[in-house]
Amino acid sequence: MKLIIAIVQDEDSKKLNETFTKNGVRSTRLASTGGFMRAGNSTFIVGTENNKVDTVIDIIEEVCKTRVQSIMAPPTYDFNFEMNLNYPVDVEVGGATVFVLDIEQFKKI
Ligand code: 2BA
Repeated sequence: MKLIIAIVQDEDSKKLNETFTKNGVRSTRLASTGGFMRAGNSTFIVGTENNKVDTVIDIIEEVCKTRVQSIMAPPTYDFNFEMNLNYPVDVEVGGATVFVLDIEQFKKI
């Protein structure tokens, strides 16, 4: 068995949850926060048989979109030590960050 951890944007999480359910994929959704942007995202945990990993990844790939988001860069100082105020920087986020791990034991007690 494998454990799939998928970090996705909040905008895609409802549809991903529905698509997993429709396709018989069992999942747990956790509210999470990205370390870089410090914005909310969603982390899905999926325990599944080895032969279903590709199907799960295909679903994630189909549902989760790449988006450009603007963040405020920290203030910088130029050569003359004049301060520049915060300015927006575009960052490409997603579709999804996916980890696939081996499961040593799986038990429902
Ligand atoms: P965040 O950490 O908030 O990162 C959001 C986006 O900011 C990233 O999109 C990436 O485009 C950019 N970014 C992140 N760290 C950066 C850095 N040090 N310098 C420049 N740009 C940076 P994604 O790569 O699609 O990541 C989306 C979210 O997935 C991340 O949100 C984080 O929550 C998670 N994630 C990504 N890589 C991870 C990893 N290796 N381990 C754990 N979580 C990860």
